[in-house]
Order: sequence, then C-alpha cells, then structure tokens
Amino acid sequence: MKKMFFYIAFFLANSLLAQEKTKAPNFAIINPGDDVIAKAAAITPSERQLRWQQLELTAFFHFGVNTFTDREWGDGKENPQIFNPLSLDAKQWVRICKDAGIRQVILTAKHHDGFCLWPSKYTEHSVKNSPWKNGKGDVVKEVAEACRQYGIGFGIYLSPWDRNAAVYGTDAYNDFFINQLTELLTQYGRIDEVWFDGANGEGPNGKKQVYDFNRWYAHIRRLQPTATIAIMGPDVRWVGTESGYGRETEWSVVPANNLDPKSIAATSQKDIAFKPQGDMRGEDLGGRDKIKNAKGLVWYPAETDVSIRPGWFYHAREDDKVKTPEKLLDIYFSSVGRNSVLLLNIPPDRRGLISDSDVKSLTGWKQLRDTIFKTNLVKTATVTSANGSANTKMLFDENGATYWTTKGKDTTAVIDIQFKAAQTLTVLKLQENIRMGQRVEKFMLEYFDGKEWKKITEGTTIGYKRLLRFKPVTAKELRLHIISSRLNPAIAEMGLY
Ligand code: FUL
Repeated sequence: MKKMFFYIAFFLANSLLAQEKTKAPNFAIINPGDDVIAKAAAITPSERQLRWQQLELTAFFHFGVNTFTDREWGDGKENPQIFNPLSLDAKQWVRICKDAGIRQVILTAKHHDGFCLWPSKYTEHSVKNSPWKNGKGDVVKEVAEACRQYGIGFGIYLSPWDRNAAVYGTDAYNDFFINQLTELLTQYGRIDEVWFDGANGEGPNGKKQVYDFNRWYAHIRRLQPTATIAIMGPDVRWVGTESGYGRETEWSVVPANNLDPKSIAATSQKDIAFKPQGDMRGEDLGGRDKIKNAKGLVWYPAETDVSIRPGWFYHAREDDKVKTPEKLLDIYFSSVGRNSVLLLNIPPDRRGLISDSDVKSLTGWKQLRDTIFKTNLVKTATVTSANGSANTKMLFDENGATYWTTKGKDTTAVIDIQFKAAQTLTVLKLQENIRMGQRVEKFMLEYFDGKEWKKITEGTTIGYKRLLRFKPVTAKELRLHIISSRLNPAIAEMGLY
C-alpha cells in the first residue's frame, strides 16, 4: 500500500514537472530558414501576462503632494506638512473601482517628486513627516488592504525619476531604489503589477541617472514572481499614446532586437526578464512585414493608460472636465476592444476621496456596458461551420480557455449564424484563445439581406479581445469569415449584441 502511494506521488510529481517543462516560453529566437510566421503564431503569454490580460480593466490612483500643490509634476522641494487628506478612505476608492468593473488598481506610491505615500526608512520626504494621522499613516497599506477586502489586484507605481533624493544621479541611487522596492514588495502582501515610467532627469550633481533596470527586474521577480512589470519593463508594453485609443491592428507578438541567444542564456527563466527593444511606437508592430526579418520575437502586450480627467492628478478646476460615460465607452471599445488592457486613472481629491463627478461618470459608463453586453444573441442562434469543429458551443461558453478551430491545416473559415427570427445588432465581439497564441490576421462579418450578402464590418487582428461597433443591422442570417490566420484560428468567444 505504502509503495503504491509512493508510486502515485512520484507519478503526479513527474507529470507536474513535465507540464512545467513543456510550457512554451513567451519568446522565440528566429534562426535562418525558420518559418517565422508559424513561430510567431506559437508564442504564448507567460502566466503573469495571461492573468494580467484577463483583467481587461485596471485603474491608476495618482495621489500625493501634487494633489495639494495643484501641480502635475512636483520638484521634490514640497513641505511634507502640506499632505493632509482629512477624510482619506481607500475603501471608497477601491469600492468605486470594483463597482465599475475594474479588477486591479495601481497606486502612485512615489511620483517624480520623491514623496512616498508609505513611511519609507530611506527618505524624510514621506507621509511620516506629514500631519496626516500624526505621521503614523500609510496610504500604500490602506489601499493594499482595501484591495484584499474587495478581492481585486493591487499594483504600485514607483517613479524611477526622483527629484528629491540627494543620491539621484549617482550609482548609490540604484541601491536606494532597491531598498524602496524591497519595502514595497515585502510589507504589503501580494503585489500584482509594478509600473515604471521612463522619465529620467539629472541629479543635484548635474549628472543624468543611469537606471539599473535589469537589477530591479531580477529583484521584483525574486520578491513578487507573479507581478507584471509594466512599461519600462519586460511584461507589458505602453500602447504609445495617453489618449485611450489603441491600434486597430494590435499584435501582442512583436520583434525584439535584443533577443539574442546570449541575452536569453543570461535569464534562466522561460519568460524574459529584460525589456524588449525595437519599434514599439509604429502603427503595426507585428504584421508579416514587421516580423519577416526579425531575429527574435516576444509576447509583449499593450496597455492603454488614460486619465478620466485632463491631468493625472486631481485639480478642482477640472471637475467639469471629467470624461463622460459615452467618452469612456468609446475608450473601452478602442482599448479593451483593440486587444489591450485599459489603465484608467481616477485621481482622489484633497479630502482623500474620489469626487462625485468621477463617480457619476464611472457609474454611467458601467451602465452603458451592462446594457450593451446584457445578452449575447449568438447563444440563441444555430451556429455551424463546414470546415470547422462541430462543437461551435465553445464559441459562446464564456470560457476563454476552450475554443473552436478549423479542421486539418485550414487557416481560413466561415462560421454561419442563423437566428430563428431577425435580430437587430450593433456590436461584434471576438476573442482568440491566446493560450494558443495570436493568429488571426483578417476577418469580416456579413449578413444576408434577402437578396445578397452584404458586409457589416471587418478587421485585422483579434487577439485577446476585439470589439467592433457598427450601424444597426437587422438580419436573420450572418456569416463570419476568417480570411487569414497564421495557423488554424483558435476562436475562444464570439458575441453579437
Ligand atoms: C508619466 C508621468 O510623467 C505622468 O506624470 C504620469 O504619471 C504618467 C502615467 O506617466 O510618465
């Protein structure tokens, strides 16, 4: 009996190990003669990237001394005495986000002014020298606890540029930064995202700071292995604009010039731990033309950051400039609906509360989304496909891990949708099972008007999620064409609303 247990345990341990071993890396080195298109199509996100992508909606809280000086960028010379949010309620912040469907928040633990929202041991420029809670307060702790209470993710923004630190501009700053990271990554439970922007200035010595990013990444991987490192980091790419509007063609697999075998050998991991280098700002980053001569490819998905107000920090004068629910909806379609994660900034005010105007917009935005996406009409249709797997139910089982695909090596497909009675439609939703990679390059939706087939809408990439709005169409019969795909398309979800 004992022996039997031993064998079972041994077998289980081995199969777990095998699973771990077979998990594909989130990058590929391209060698001469390789089929680069097939290789690109087989690259999949790391576990942490997959978790992050599924969040869809995340929020930023820009809060700090700038909230009290009414500025966007502080110079580090602020008197900590100005920081006094008398009604600060982090639970209110997080509850409002949760009610709006947001699944993770990122707090500016330290912005460019160097003022720390936690009582860091390494600087005097922090909450510990403010009148708020007699210097005993800790905003990072309060937000982290609220996130745990409401069951949403928690991330930190730690500005590399620090206009207060005396050591900025010297090697010692990299140690100082590691110390601050250590405090944040060890004292507040699980951290889900670490967000670095690229701002870089000169220190008091007149020298530009050289950031030791690779050392910081390794440190984060060690202390918080499940955290995504965003923007100036290996896991998440900046979409390239702060407008809220991402690319129509958005590939999560992009070329990386610095992905040579030597740099890969330096990371013993399957997921890269350095920032991929290449054109991350063009209109199409991963199309066939862009990858045909690539030496390396990496899964590096886009994040779209935008503020609900003109500025990143709260300014009373912008209370009447809060984005409307309709504008936020448009941003939703143009970020989440374009294979990106939305990072929406909602800055708390001087009281330490999210103001009414922002709450009103967020509530309206959620209502608009709920109304549009209430019923997926595909669920009421007969869905068939001549060259695809018979199990078309996978297309609307609300499970991103199951998928419908084509037979043999077919990279094109036609999916027929037949309603019992004509339906009026305005939105198409498509999702690929990105656990298989990102594959679709071109698709088109059409309807039968009684005489002929007419195009409703079309697109290029799908990725994790693609949403397309169109003028209302009333039809009984529709067809989705997958016109081009890198390998067999693996469609996880389809929706019509
Ligand atoms: C930028 C900063 O300079 C802005 O103040 C803001 O924090 C934005 C999200 O990142 O780089």
